[in-house]
Amino acid sequence: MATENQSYRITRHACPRNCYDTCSILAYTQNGILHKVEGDPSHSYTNGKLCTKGYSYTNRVYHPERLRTPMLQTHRGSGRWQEISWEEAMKIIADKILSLNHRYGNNLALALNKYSGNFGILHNAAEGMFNSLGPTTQAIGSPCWSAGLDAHTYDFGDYLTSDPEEMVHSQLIILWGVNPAWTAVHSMPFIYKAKEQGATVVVIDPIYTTTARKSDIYIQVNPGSDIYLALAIAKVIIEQNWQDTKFIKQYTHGWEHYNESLKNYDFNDLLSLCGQTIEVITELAELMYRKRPMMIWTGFGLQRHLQGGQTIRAINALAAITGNIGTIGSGVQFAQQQTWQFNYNILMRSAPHSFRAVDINTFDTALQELDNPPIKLLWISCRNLLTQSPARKSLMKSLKNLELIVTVDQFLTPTAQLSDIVLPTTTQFEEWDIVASYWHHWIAINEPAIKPYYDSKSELEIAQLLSKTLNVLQPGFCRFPTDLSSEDFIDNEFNNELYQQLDINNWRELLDGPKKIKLPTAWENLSFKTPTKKFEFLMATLDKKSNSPKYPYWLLSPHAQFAINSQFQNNPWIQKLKPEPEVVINPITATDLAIITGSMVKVFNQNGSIVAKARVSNDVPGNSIVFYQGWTPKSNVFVNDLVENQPTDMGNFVTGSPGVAFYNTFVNIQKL
Ligand SMILES: Nc1nc2c(c(=O)[nH]1)N[C@H]1C(S)=C(S)[C@@H](COP(=O)(O)OP(=O)(O)OC[C@H]3O[C@@H](n4cnc5c(=O)[nH]c(N)nc54)[C@H](O)[C@@H]3O)O[C@H]1N2
Ligand SMILES: Nc1nc2c(c(=O)[nH]1)N[C@H]1C(S)=C(S)[C@@H](COP(=O)(O)OP(=O)(O)OC[C@H]3O[C@@H](n4cnc5c(=O)[nH]c(N)nc54)[C@H](O)[C@@H]3O)O[C@H]1N2
Ligand code: SF4
Ligand SMILES: [Mo]
Repeated sequence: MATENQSYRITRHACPRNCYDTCSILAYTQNGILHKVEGDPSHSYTNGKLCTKGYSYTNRVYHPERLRTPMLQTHRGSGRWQEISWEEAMKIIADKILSLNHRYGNNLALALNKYSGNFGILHNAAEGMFNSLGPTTQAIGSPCWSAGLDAHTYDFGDYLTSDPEEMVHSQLIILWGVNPAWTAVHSMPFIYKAKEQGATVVVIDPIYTTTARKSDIYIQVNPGSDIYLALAIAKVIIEQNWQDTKFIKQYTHGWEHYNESLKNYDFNDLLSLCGQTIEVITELAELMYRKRPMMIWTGFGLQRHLQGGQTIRAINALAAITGNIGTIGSGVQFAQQQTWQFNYNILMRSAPHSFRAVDINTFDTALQELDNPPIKLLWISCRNLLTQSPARKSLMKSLKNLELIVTVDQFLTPTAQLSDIVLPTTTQFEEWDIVASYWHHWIAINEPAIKPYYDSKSELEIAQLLSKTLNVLQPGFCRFPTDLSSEDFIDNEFNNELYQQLDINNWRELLDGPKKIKLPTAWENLSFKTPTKKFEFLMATLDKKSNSPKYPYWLLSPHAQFAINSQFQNNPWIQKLKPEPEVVINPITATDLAIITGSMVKVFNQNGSIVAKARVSNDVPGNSIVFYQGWTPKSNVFVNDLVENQPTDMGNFVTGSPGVAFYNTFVNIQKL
């Protein structure tokens, strides 16, 4: 509940960004102005601290460029914006929706593209409003985690995480293609604690990351080759008879086949593919044998490759053959949605997929190819389509076919700049919401600390307003409830099981502090949800063909330190920390091309080119070029101009479409 502290009013919040940490935040307001935010000390994962981005929230809320009122652009892309009222905006949008409905006889010409700007439960109002119109077109799938979710589902029957705080009990922690020192900062203290208690920390990454700097052993793997590394380790474990035979016999399925198929791989081939020596592989295998329990955290970065799913399965197998599953401090951690046990009534779904589903990652093609009817109106929310999507150029082109683009955001992003109407929306300090994490097991609340900024409205209010406007023009057109408050909507999201697991009777108790869902260590009972009820080994034979790229360097574009995807880099405090985008290259590449730190360079491939300043660093391997993804305002440098949409091997099963092999991108570089 809001409390008084000296002269401040203190309210509770949850950071709703697409971030592992989903921190619990305390906000301090005075006379209706947000003065300060801090991490909630009662949340054992947040532990009273925020990240740099989190501390910059006060500046984000009052950012001078924050959208204040709805705006209409006279000619798309012209930059000639005119402020309009909500009534005018809604009238334009509703008129277009109705005229498209009359033209085509249905609402399939309306498309929703929404993703991860805000993961709060009430932010599903956009989907709810669309579903309330009957069948429409909606983007499904995910650029984050699809391949890994499928890999876990095939192996275990579901994707679960142990409470990340349990990492303190590990004796061996392998951080495999994950960079928590940047992307999940609040996990690091548990890793440090485990180290104090004798754990060995191994980081496997092509880049010598900040996380790698904190490790005991760093393995610089070739990009996209982790599957070979995992197979090589398995070969040594089995050759040395270090496997946990009892575990394999009792709890796994497909061992013989797996063991047999390992024999198809020549050990030396595997070594050269992943760029490691026999000593390194043996050391890792021996560590896995001797240091128990072992916890492997496979990151999202790891599976943004063509064989991303199979790679995760090959790594999961290492946990299975060493019997490192189900006990505290062991397991393979990826992500979970066990804590997302809401009713999802807000989605207003009459049946699953009661809409025309298009893959969020091939949205450009959908815009070009869908017919009967084609997409004519695009509603974008929580999504910076034009900085974050692969095949960016093709997407820009496809937008031309649209008659109306509406973007709901807080800022005039590159996506908003190519829209006809922008609608300003509230932040987590101006609205009610409930937020769960895909990593830890806490649930937290957002309550209004301050009034909505100028004319901005919450996602829910916008959905309700559009629904009302449509129904005035054509009664009964939209069944999205317009008479319920945000609090009513939250009421409708909770159920008895969720209350029981949170040990509360009413969601309002979250106003007294966040709550952790009590969940056992992942797979504690060793009864898996696969058809055989056992851990199922990867059965498929690998496609051993390596792709022969036309350009000499891998382009890795992982997640930046001071950003969440395209968010935060426009914040004045963050801009000071990272004023411009940069291309990071290895000293040998630099010397060969006479590039020094600060040189302007062009990075290019068959898809396009970008120009930015170079930074020379030993952290990057000689075969790769690194450009941290995101959006640096005013720079006009978009790494996704170089990235095409190549699907990962898995992803369909859980999210409905494959992931994106963002990092299977090859480029060349030249000094300008
Ligand atoms: N090259 C390359 N590209 C990548 C990746 C990569 O590794 N490399 N990673 C991919 C991954 S994993 C992801 S998740 C995607 C992320 O891509 P997006 O889902 O587009 O994520 P964000 O950039 O975090 O946020 C999108 C927008 O949401 C807005 N927003 C914030 N809060 C709200 C709100 O409450 N309401 C509304 N309506 N809008 C809000 C923000 O201002 C921002 O403009 O990018 C992908 N793109
Ligand atoms: N600061 C910050 N935090 C974030 C985000 C952000 O943008 N910034 N984004 C959030 C979102 S949407 C997501 S999806 C997560 C992503 O967070 P992570 O799961 O940490 O994923 P990435 O940062 O994409 O990649 C992690 C590491 O994988 C490495 N990698 C790339 N290719 C390979 C490979 O072939 N093998 C191996 N072993 N490693 C490889 C990269 O070099 C990188 O260091 O973070 C979330 N948290
Ligand atoms: S961005 Fe991530 S680490 Fe930072 S405050 Fe938000 S949830 Fe916490
Ligand atoms: Mo993501």
